[in-house]
Amino acid sequence: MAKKKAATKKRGTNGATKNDVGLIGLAVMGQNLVLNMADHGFSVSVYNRTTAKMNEFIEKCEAEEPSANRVHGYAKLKAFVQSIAKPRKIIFLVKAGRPVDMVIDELLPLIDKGDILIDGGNSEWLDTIRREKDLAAKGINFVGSGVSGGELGARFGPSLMPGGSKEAWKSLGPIWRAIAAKVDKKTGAELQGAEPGKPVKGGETCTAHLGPDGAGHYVKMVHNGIEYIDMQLICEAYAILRGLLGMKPDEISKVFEDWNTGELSSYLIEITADVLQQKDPVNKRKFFVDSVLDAAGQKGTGKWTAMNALDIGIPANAIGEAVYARCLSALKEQRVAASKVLKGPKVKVIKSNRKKYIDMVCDALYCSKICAYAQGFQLMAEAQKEYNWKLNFGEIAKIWRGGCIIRARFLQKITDAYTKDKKLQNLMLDPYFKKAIHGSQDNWRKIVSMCAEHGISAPAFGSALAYYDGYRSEVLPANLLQGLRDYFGAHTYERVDKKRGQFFHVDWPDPKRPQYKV
Ligand code: NBP
Repeated sequence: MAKKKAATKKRGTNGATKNDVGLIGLAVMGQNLVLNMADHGFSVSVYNRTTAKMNEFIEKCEAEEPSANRVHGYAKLKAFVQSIAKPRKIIFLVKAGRPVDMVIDELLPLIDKGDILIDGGNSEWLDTIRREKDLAAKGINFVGSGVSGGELGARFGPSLMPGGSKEAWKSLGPIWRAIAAKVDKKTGAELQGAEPGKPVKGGETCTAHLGPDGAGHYVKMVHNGIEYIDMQLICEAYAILRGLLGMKPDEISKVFEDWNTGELSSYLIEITADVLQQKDPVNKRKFFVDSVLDAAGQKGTGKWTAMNALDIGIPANAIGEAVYARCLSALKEQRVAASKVLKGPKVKVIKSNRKKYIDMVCDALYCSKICAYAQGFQLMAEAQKEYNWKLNFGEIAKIWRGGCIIRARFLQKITDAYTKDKKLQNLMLDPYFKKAIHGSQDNWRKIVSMCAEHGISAPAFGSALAYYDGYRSEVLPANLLQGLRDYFGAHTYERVDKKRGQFFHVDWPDPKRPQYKV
């Protein structure tokens, strides 16, 4: 089959005999991105390490896909490379890490100077910086591009976050702009309705060149960190509605449906409503969510975000909390044992004024979400200094409005905030978000204190509130902290009555040795 395809003439968009683009890695993301490109009129060469998977994909395409004639499979890497028009654009969607380096090593003897390699996987941005530098020295363009939206996003319009050189973007841009999700220019709402062979037309495209080398993968990583905290906040809201108000999953599903019509409107809120009303496929009398083990998995991008926040000293504590919450959930057996030993208050279910409490949870969720996004954007603002990028935050929020997992109405407000003030220091200081927090914080505080009172674990709600209160505090107890550090370690301190950057030390009269008395 591969040979027959290789002999086909006139494939490229301009009638050339070579294909427009190549893709390596035909797992779920790769297959769907290929079909998306083919639907948009691009002819695509495909290759997979395991040829049988590639053949299976081609057969499936031919049986089911209207754009199958634009998809061409190659069993040999050399034939695959030779089938692509120059400068070659070769996308790979393989497992992040070592496989990406292996693919590059295999391609290097086969490609030419000026060709463009595009890594669409969830690679760590530092790997992307390294790869871009190594390949640039060989005359090869390298683009690290975040691809978000899961398999459906890849198929009908993902949010695409490319880094790399401007020159590479000139070649890749037309493809990326065509296949990315589209949103309504005025409302920012995602344009839906794509089906195989009939992609969405018009609207603003959810991709933009974000900056050199690792900028795209860095932004994708922060997107995933925000995705972690968005999901954790949703889960805490669910836990409160369930525990404190004694609501059943289908009742909570209705609440999420309602929230999805307001400020919280987003893909994750929408699918939460679906998941909560789903019945268990094995035991139809039970709700699906009650049959799912409460031990969360993770692939690492949330952890990278939290680790990088620690590395560069930005308080992204809500994002970190979301990672820890997954870690705590994974200690299932320990938690089961501890639940029989460690005492706490018994949750008293509130029976009256349900609507009032639901609205309070909604406010707590919204305020916490603002803090979480403020942290994510602040992290990117610091990272750009570290890596010499010039990120456009309004643009980033813009390309997250469609296609990706965190797509939300809310993102339009972030775009507006950064369009009004490009130097905005913290999202919470934007007039719209400031007003939102001012209007809802009483309920947020009540929910956090009710969780503490009733013994419901809501770490992200609490951590976001601590961040808000910390950020708005003129004075924090770090003065005492600095005093302690100076006492035991002569770490010095700055003074309130002197310019920043001058350091002082007290010659403590009787410093106690760093040991404690038994
Ligand atoms: P996987 O991450 O499961 O990777 C499977 C693909 O990698 C297969 O095509 C496999 O070939 C290929 N591969 C491996 Br593994 N090692 C290879 C090597 N040394 N040389 C060549 N090919 C190799 O696929 P995925 O879930 O489609 O994800 C692809 C990328 O996109 C990942 O980086 C992922 O993190 C990212 N991503 C995934 C999602 C999602 O929803 N799944 C969303 C966003 C981003 P084989 O068939 O021969 O084993």
